[in-house]
Amino acid sequence: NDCSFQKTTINRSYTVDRSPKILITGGLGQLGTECAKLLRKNYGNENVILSDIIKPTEESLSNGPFIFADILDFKGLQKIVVNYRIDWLIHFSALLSAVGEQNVPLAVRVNIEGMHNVIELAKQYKLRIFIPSTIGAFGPDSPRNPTPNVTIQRPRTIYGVSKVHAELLGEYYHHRFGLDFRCLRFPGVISSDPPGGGTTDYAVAVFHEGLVTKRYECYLEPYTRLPMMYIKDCLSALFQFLNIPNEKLQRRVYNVTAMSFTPEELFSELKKHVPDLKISYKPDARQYIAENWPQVFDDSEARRDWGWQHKYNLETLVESMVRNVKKNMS
Ligand code: AKB
Repeated sequence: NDCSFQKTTINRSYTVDRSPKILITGGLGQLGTECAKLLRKNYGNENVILSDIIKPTEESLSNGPFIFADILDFKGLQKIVVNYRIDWLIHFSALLSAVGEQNVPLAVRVNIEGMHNVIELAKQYKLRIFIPSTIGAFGPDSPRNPTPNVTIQRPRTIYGVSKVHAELLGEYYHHRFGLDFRCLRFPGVISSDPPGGGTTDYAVAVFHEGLVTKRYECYLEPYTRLPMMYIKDCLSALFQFLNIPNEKLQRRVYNVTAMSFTPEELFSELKKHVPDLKISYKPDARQYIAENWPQVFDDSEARRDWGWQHKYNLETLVESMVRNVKKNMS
């Protein structure tokens, strides 16, 4: 039958009478440790395996397994999936937008070759696989306010190009091989764990630097509006999305967001807690990246199809960040 390749069958190998076994790659980045905490609370400590190629802190070792995993080593990944009987793979390893521009060949290896490895692995072992995408998957030709789920995507960073590639390859593997691929496009994520090498990092750095030195030099112009969300919302979107039955998903890739703000708006909210905070502006190459990204993200499809709802707005996000960063400082 010529058309048999078009058939979609969703893999159900993990139809579980037990908790899924989950592997998180790039687990020591901005989202990994907190994501592991949330999943361990729901599925048990031993069922969530955090992995990375960098040395773990005491905290990352504290409540469950941590192992070395290099996403460029396919055989090594196979071993892990077999030995730990992995069902779900959460693939966080990636070079972010700003740092990717500083080392394009490395970004190609990590973001594209690494993703080829994990997607092939997921196909071979019938894993559910989650790969985050980003507002960075859009570019100057995309509508910026609002940016819908399906529109022109012509990003101008290697990070964005690699994420569009991941979205398309994931969708293709889903339709062609029945791979249970899931992808959320996240906005800038604000967390007390620092990110590294992103364009939206200012919105995290200002809390850490601002609360300690009462000064912050911002590398974006004061009027640069970008979509954002608090880490708690980001992880609850991820958790909810991972658990949606396949029948409810109208697509494999969804925009999610909570709010949009400019540096000026964030700083004036933060000044309510730190009145003597001094801000200066010195835009650099990251301004160009931000100017080509969405300003307002349309996530109405996620809200409609699987009930996505955010909890934190600008005011409650700032309140919670100030509290957490102060707690970590003392
Ligand atoms: C970045 O700034 O590169 C990331 C992102 C929005 O994907 N935080």
